[in-house]
Amino acid sequence: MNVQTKVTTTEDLMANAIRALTMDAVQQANSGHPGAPMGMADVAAVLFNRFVTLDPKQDRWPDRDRFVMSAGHGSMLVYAIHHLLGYDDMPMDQIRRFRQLGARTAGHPEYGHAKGIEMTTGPLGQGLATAVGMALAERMLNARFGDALVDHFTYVIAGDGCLMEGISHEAIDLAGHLRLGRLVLLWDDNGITIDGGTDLSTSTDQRARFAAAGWHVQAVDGHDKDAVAQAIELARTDPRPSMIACRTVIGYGAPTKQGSHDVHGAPLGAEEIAAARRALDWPHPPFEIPEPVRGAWRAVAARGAAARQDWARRVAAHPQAEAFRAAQGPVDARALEAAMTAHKHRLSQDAPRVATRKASEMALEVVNATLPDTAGGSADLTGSNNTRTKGMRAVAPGDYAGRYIHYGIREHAMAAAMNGLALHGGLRPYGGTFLAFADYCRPAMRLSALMGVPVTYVMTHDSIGLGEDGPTHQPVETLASLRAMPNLLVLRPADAVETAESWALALAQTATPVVLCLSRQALPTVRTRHVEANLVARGAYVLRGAPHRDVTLIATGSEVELALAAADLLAAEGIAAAVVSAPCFELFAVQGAEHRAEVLGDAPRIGIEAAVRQGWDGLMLRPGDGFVGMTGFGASAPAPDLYRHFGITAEAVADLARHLTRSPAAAH
Ligand SMILES: Cc1ncc(C[n+]2csc(CCOP(=O)(O)OP(=O)(O)O)c2C)c(N)n1
Ligand SMILES: [Mg+2]
Repeated sequence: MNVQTKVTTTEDLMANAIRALTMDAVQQANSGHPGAPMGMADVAAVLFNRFVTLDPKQDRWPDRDRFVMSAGHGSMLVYAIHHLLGYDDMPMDQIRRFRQLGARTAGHPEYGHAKGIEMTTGPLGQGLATAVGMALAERMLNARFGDALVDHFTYVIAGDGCLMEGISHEAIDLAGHLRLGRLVLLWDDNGITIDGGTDLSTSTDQRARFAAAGWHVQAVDGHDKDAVAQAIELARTDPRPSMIACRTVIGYGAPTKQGSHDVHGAPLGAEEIAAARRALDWPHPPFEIPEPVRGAWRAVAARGAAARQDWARRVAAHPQAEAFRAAQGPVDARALEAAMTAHKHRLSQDAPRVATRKASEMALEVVNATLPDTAGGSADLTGSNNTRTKGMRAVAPGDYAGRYIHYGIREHAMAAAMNGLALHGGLRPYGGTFLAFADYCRPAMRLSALMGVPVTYVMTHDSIGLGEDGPTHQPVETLASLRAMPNLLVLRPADAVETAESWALALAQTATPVVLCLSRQALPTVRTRHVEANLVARGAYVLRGAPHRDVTLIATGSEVELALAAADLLAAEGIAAAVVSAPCFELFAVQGAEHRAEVLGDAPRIGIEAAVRQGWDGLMLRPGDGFVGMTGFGASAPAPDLYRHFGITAEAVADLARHLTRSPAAAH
């Protein structure tokens, strides 16, 4: 393909600045992806020059437009724009050090590494789905605070890969249904992915697909700036979410490589870059931006700064200013703690026998009455996850005043959208599904953890204890797999009190997501003596002590009841068993050695959990210690039959305890 690019306007120069920085940074790093940034440079120049409102000096300004580069491999587009806009943490040195250790310019955009990066992208499709959550948050906050305080757009650049990923279906469907008209998706329709042409692997009519989901759809030449501008203008006014198919040439400007998959993810090479400089009429040396071009980009920042100042004046005079500001910060921990302590006190007295999913609903009644900013939801399991408390209004198409979201049977998009709600700010999202379907959420949960976004995952039906629905629904390896994820708290409370503590802990997080693993089956209250302290926060604690321990039984969730029963059996024979409740391995692991030693003791130990043993060794158990749990998939039957069938019983625990306390091997 031979494209001699025409450079006639300042906007053309603004686009070519993105291309030049991209070529040079990728070349210098000797790795990276020049294709997408060079192909979308014109669209991005138009988008920022004429539409995006943000202020690099106040990067967290709540009413800024959100921009998400869902095609995260095109990270140089983001870094180039941030450099040109004048973000103070994105000097040219950062561009020169693209992809190097310690640089903010990581291979893919990383949330928290540099100002203005709204989220971590790279796993294709996540950006698009997370942006749906951001756009939803914008409408929900707009419904509460009005146009004067909340009135912005969410723009997404997505590639062929993002649209091929399954999550795109869920996200597009949800956004179309909810009529998120402030969402504008710019599809880098370049017909190329890594392996070659998109015709290798897809025949989907994307425009028809979006239209079928209720989107406003347009198609433009992505190198015709006025056409792009006109399309964005229309997209902004249409009440539906908008998709603009921007027909582009990948690597636009690289004379011999553009239009080919060769330009997707490899440096262009010195010769091609020199030729591209000629083709683009960009005579400037590497990493040099002429002042007029820089000035044009700075004007975008100045426009944004002025808009922010207008906004600040509106806030100052606004009757809801205080509530708006409060919503932007962490939750009111003191109010929550007071309400939760009272709730815990009642529970210890009443000692209800309820499933922890029910206990979670009881705690949520307190949470939602205390904190105005929670946004609940479920992936079509509201009545099972018990996520909707009394009087909680649902969000509906065109009506965003509610605080409950029917995510539909879209676990992956729910998790991503919750990331978006949390990242947007102003809302504390939680959402439910069955624990076995955590795997349907997992890529987005991984981003919650990696970004440090405090989302609460309410995952019920947490073991074979769910019974008759059988092994498809019974998690056995899920706890272990979630515990393996860094910066994720996996909480498996034993009763209503621990569930209340788990909620308090979850909502106190500012940079860590939480998974609540909750039972379907009823469980007794094991914490009948009220203590103010949040014991779940210690990770594990001695629930029932023994003066001289012969054995320590360590259990989580529903199996704590079993451990207590086993301790009773053993006590009758004169074997002293301490019982440890261990609702959170991650928190236990970071306690001081003293607490851990005190909790675990020196006696032989038995771990009890209706799941696989993986993850118990090292932290909880030593070689020679015992475990009562699952070794394979479950089965379909009433829960009590399953516990007997799989040998997870008080008798089995007691047998193992007898064996360990008598066996000479138990020389701990
Ligand atoms: C979930 C996921 N799968 C695979 C990849 C690896 N990958 C990165 S870019 C890419 C191709 C994307 O094609 P497209 O979105 O069309 O980008 P373009 O080549 O046009 O820049 C793939 C497969 C990824 N980043 N994320
Ligand atoms: Mg492509």
